Amino acid sequence: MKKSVYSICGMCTVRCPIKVDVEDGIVNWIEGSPEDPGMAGRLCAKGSAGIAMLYDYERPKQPLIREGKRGEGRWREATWDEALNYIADKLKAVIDKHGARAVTLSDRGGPFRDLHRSFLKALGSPNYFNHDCTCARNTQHAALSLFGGGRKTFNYDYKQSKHLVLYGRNVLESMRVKNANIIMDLLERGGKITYIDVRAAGTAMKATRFWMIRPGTDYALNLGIIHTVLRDKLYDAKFVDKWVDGLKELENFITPYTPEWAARETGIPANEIKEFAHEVSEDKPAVIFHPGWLTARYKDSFYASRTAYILNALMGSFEAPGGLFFQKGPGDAGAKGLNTLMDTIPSPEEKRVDGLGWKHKHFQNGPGLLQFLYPALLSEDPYPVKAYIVFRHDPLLSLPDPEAQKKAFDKLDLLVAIDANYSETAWYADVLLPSATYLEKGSIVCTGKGLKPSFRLRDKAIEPLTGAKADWWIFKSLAEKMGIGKYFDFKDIEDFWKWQLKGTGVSVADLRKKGSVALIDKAIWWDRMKDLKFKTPSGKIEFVSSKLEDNGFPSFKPYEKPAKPKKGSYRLAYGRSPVHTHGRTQNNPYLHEIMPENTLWINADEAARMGIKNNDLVQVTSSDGSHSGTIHAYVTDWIHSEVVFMVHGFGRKIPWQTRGYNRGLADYRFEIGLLDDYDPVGGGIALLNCMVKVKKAS
Ligand SMILES: Nc1nc2c(c(=O)[nH]1)N[C@H]1C(S)=C(S)[C@@H](COP(=O)(O)OP(=O)(O)OC[C@H]3O[C@@H](n4cnc5c(=O)[nH]c(N)nc54)[C@H](O)[C@@H]3O)O[C@H]1N2
Ligand SMILES: Nc1nc2c(c(=O)[nH]1)N[C@H]1C(S)=C(S)[C@@H](COP(=O)(O)OP(=O)(O)OC[C@H]3O[C@@H](n4cnc5c(=O)[nH]c(N)nc54)[C@H](O)[C@@H]3O)O[C@H]1N2
Ligand code: SF4
Ligand SMILES: [Mo]
Repeated sequence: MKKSVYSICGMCTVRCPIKVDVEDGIVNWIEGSPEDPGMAGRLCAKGSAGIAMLYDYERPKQPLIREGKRGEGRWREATWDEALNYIADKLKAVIDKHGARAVTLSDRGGPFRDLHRSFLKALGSPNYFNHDCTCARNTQHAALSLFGGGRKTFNYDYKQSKHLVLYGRNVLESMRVKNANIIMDLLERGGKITYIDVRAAGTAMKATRFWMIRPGTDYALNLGIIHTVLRDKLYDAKFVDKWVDGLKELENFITPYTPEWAARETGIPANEIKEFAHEVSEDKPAVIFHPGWLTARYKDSFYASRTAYILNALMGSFEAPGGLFFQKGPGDAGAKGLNTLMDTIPSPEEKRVDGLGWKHKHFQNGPGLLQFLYPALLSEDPYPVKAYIVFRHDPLLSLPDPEAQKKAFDKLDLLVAIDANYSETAWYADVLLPSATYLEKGSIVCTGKGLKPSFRLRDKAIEPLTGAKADWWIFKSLAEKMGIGKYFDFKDIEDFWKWQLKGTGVSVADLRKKGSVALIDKAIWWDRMKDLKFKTPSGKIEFVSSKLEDNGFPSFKPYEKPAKPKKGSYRLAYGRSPVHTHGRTQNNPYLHEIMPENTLWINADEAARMGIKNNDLVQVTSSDGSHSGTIHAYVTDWIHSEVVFMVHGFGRKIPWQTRGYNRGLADYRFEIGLLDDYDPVGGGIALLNCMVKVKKAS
């Protein structure tokens, strides 16, 4: 029997709409949803390799309970009942002794969080975390300080944009399928891309302008650009008059930061900075300064992202076609939103263990700051945390310094990983619960915000092939064992969907037709001179932020130079490959074949000085000398001399994953001591403050 199922890809966090073809219970084809003009059948390599993940025998099939020491790799298979009872008993013991606040849970963010967050909330713990301290926290806080709303308040109208400015936002490799296509169209219709990176990543090859910037100096570059924009009055005066608070203060602050000064910091010639400022302003307001992520892993990244947003404001690009638009939700379309379980559960009264909301008042509470959990685990200050459930998240791979993390984990009575793979954290856990892959499960209905808000459905294509279970089933079952089953009062995921959709006028059958239902026919644009909704106290874009200043941080921070590496040392930069997702696809049979290991990009002059030729084996050593490994060199003129680069996620250490095992090197293992090195204003971990030594391998 043949069928097609509309669903949502789960090979990365972009969540493209897909159509999955199934014949006699076998998935034999996945394509980008033909119902979505932006996809038109297209998928990326990872999305296509979903089938290879599904049929990979090297993924967890049954719950595992640890037998040996943590991380030793000695496990026994258990039934679900045994594994869930084991977890429930340990959780109860922890809660009896230390209270519910001693239980914590982290995930990888995204729109499918209602059930597991509800589980933690119903237990009575405030200690929910996600991955964002390693991703977009600085950008998030920069947005909050200016607009009163987070970075996802806005999205980008690439379709009509005339000039796209990208700071290490490698859009054509760290890709979203739809956007990559639209951005290629932008170039074809004569639009411009200015790409700024420490190396010529894939996007640089297509860009109309590429600036190879000195690592960690994007903030200086922005100051130089703003200087020209203000001095030559290149900004959108009408928009700024109406919506900006603090232009005068910015003008006073910016005086010393001339393009000539910025040129000395960044290595980008002053005349090019000035030329660029004029060029970009000619296209305003149809311009986008993408605040990015990778300007966001240094100690001043909050201010780098903040000035990128300030440039958008100066260009008047908010709610302008071709600029940044406000993402609209169901309410903006006159529709009712989804029901959420979180709303039915009372909030825990306890303070957060990471100090957010009471000790560190300038950080947003929501997903916490996971790096603060580690010192709390070790010191039991402000209180003990003894159980940690890691759901669809791999902190040992995605936060720095796994060995330091393990020392903190050793204070836990219980570490549970719920994962579709053997993650590095799962391998160190006490119990591994295998999650069904996205092709084998339904997820909760989610809201797609945007110009045309929608509801979207991830539907099951086939039954789980192994003993793995859907996430909703795992949390519902665990909730029942913990005595909080009353909140999880649904039979199965379809039953839950019906409850989520109650009152919205949309049915499960509607969603199944094409995988999504738009809540309005026409794109919603607000009048940019009248109707913008900034949630700041003034209702304006606050260049001068009272929230920052009340917490002792300046609205405009004087520039500080990033450290220069010592001779023979380099800053270690990292990034994505278009064919891998973080560290979780290295063992995928197809993707492994396309890219089995990473290389070390190194500047040609530096390499020549050390006698390193292309493809030679080189030895990379952490700055403290405690970690070292060899990797093939990729020698190129197209990387800055102060930095070396490797694709993130390689050097996997799980012997049961034979393809990915020990192939290439792991960037995060060199990031020793960085667990408590973060941007004090934005909260993001300064992953790029990592120096390594490089020499030719003997
Ligand atoms: N294929 C694929 N796509 C993905 C993902 C994936 O795993 N695989 N992950 C998704 C996720 S979670 C994220 S957050 C995004 C990230 O998306 P991006 O931020 O676009 O991409 P990255 O590949 O992380 O690389 C960032 C670039 O920053 C550069 N860089 C390093 N230091 C500096 C600096 O000081 N200044 C500047 N201007 N550039 C610098 C690096 O050389 C690198 O090329 O990608 C998403 N898309
Ligand atoms: N050194 C260094 N560190 C980094 C980065 C870097 O480039 N370099 N990138 C940073 C960024 S931008 C991010 S976003 C983070 C990403 O942080 P990670 O934690 O690495 O994120 P992912 O790889 O997306 O997913 C985490 C886990 O979810 C599992 N998973 C996938 N599908 C499912 C599912 O359906 N159910 C369940 N239960 N589990 C599933 C995967 O197998 C994986 O183990 O890493 C950050 N850390
Ligand atoms: S970008 Fe690729 S892997 Fe990510 S959701 Fe889309 S198709 Fe899937
Ligand atoms: Mo990310």
